[in-house]
Amino acid sequence: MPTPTFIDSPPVALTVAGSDCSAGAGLQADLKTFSAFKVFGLSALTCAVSETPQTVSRIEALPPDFLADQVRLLLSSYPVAAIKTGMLFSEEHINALADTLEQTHFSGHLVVDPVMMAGSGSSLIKPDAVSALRSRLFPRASLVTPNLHEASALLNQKLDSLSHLESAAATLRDQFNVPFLIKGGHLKSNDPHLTDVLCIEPGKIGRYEAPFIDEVPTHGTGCTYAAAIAAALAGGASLPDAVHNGHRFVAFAISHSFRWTQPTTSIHALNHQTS
Ligand code: PXL
Repeated sequence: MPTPTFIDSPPVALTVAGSDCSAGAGLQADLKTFSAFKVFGLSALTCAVSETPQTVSRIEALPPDFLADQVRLLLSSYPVAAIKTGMLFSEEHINALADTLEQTHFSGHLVVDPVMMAGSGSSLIKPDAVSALRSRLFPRASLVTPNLHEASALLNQKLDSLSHLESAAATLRDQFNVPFLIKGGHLKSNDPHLTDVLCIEPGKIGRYEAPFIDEVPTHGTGCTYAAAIAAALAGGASLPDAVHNGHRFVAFAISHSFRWTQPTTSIHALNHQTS
């Protein structure tokens, strides 16, 4: 009878997110990304979403106290080094998570992706939940990762140039006193590059550039990016290094994406396999 071999235990990260049954975004994208970073991924489910990259057909939320139960059980059983949040859906779910993090004295990294909309345009959060994100989660985040539309909603301001993104990152950082990464993928410009902006310290902006690739899938890029950053942080990287690694991972996943053509549609998926 062979004896089991215990290899070195990997770092552990937890995603608190919704399930995307098409598996390009949400909890499934997070777990695939954690694995690519050799991090053991745990998951606490907020909602099940029946969707593809093209459409959201239905959302079923789990009870907020059941979310709290999953998070409490996992945090008391595993050495969770980083938590990544995605689709949190309602004020009640956000409060349940924030209460649990306080009660369990969670002191690891917290990467908050303030998911508001699916790439297909459907809302993934109740309108009144945004103020709970601001008051309960942002202040204790290691990093908040809005895209252009989410940053614009948070500031109630139109953002349509790189300099707007940079001042938005600085303003949000100062408002919540935590680092903000604003992703520039939705910025319409003639520049052949996409630029993300990171503000960790007042007045200091880091820029992360990648070539713009036309006709690529964007479904799941935000989830994958934040999950990659959380995985790198769980593995011990500094925040600038974690963002650098996350940025490279997403750029690779986009440039090596897949496409299946059906009679009526074409489905895209990111490649999380290698980096
Ligand atoms: O990409 C944002 C996102 C987050 N979480 C879930 C999703 C999506 C997009 O579709 O389905 C569950």
